[in-house]
Amino acid sequence: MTTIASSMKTYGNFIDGKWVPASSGNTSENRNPADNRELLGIFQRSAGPEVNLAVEAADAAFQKWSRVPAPRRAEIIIRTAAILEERKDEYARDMTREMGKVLKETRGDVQEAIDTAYYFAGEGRRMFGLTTPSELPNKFALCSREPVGVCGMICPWNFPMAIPSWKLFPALVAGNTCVIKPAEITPLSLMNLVGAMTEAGVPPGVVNVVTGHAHEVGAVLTQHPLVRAVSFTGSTEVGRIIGESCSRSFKRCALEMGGKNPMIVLDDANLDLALDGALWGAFGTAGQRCTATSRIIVQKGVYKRFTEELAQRAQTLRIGNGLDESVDIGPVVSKTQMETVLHYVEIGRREGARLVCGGERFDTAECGHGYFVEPTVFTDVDPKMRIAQEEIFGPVVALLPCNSLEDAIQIANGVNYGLSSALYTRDINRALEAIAALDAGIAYINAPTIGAEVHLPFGGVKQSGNGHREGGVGALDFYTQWKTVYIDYSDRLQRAQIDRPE
Ligand code: UN1
Repeated sequence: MTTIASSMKTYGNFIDGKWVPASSGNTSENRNPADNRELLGIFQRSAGPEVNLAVEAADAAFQKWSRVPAPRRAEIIIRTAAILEERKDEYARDMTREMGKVLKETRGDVQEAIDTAYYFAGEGRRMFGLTTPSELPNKFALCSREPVGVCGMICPWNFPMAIPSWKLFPALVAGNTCVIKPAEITPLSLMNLVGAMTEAGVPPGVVNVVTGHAHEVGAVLTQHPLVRAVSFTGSTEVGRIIGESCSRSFKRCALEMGGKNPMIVLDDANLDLALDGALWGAFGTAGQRCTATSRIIVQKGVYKRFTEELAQRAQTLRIGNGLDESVDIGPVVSKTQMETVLHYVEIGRREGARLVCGGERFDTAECGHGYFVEPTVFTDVDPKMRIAQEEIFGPVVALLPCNSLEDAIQIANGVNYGLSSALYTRDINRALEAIAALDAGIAYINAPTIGAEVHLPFGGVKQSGNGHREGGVGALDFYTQWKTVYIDYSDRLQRAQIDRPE
């Protein structure tokens, strides 16, 4: 697949295997958040007409793709994984330039797509249904998984290859076709992924990419009558709109939304380990993960020491362009994101939390053209403050003191979100107690709130999700529907519930 339509840097939509411009002629620039003078490419700012074309292409391709045996579909996915492995470094560099996170993390992002590809390719030879006895003699009962149809996918910018892969690979191995929209600020990484899939043999129309803005592309996609399922990752605010829109036409809809993830540190914890975890959980990806550690609830006996050491270590993190291997924190993804984060710092200050480090834009000569924010630690945060309740999605962490595990759990659960959670302790009894008590889809013991592996269910409770899971078999549940089959070989009418043979 030639990834570029006309000039070196203009990308079309990818529809039915062809490059298609937006009929409006509108485009958007993709710029490097570490240095906004660098232009990575021009992408289409599409709208209804392109979404319709893409959905029609996916609908037409479904007839054939859904009938390709699953193990054959899986072979294409395995070839995709091999291509991604070969190009891991190149795609990681593109991703760092596109969204800012440091190279070791963008390599991890590509690796996550590779892991997802291998995992779901394995499903090509599993995709287990079930058989069960019938209540009647000479009758056989089973159910098998069937594809759902055309799936619409709306992706975020923080994991611009991994998260699309969580959606595309399970959908494809199950026989669905897709229309996928990247975040408007990170389309290149998705183009790289879909380019690899096309080279690996995914037929035209099976995966279609439409770039553009959420309200112009996403809205049409979720309302289109031929789209049977929608998978969305993004904010709770947008998730609510999508959920409402899908329910009107009875589309199945998976929402993976925000978080305000707590890490609890008890007095008996290995403090060094907890500090390492806090730095990685709060400041990895410059805090832009839905699973980022954004509240640290520390028991009183170690609170002071933990606070001092965290602030001190946070200040030693190197901020800069993620392409430099010695850098720990890259820029946040955009100017708007930087402004939001700095606005929350201001809110925290006004609410009376104590700022112990960071809190400013980092704009040295080298970083002045990018959107860098210093790693920021607030202490003495009250659980009711906005910085302890609302998702910030930046390198800002709130420290809250607590008296006991019970107290900590109450604080941890006292938010609208419930995605990830973590506890540091050496006491197995208290760890198990916390696992059961934490209102979250994911719980880590002696590890930070980030680090999900692709073969386990990923998703949250409360306003973090609507009950579906990505990763593991949960994803297959979303992208398949059951066909229940009864085979009666008795040669007579047998009535369930009525005929009750001995
Ligand atoms: C996210 O938090 O936005 O668990 C996704 C992790 C990654 C995925 C995170 N594997 O850290």
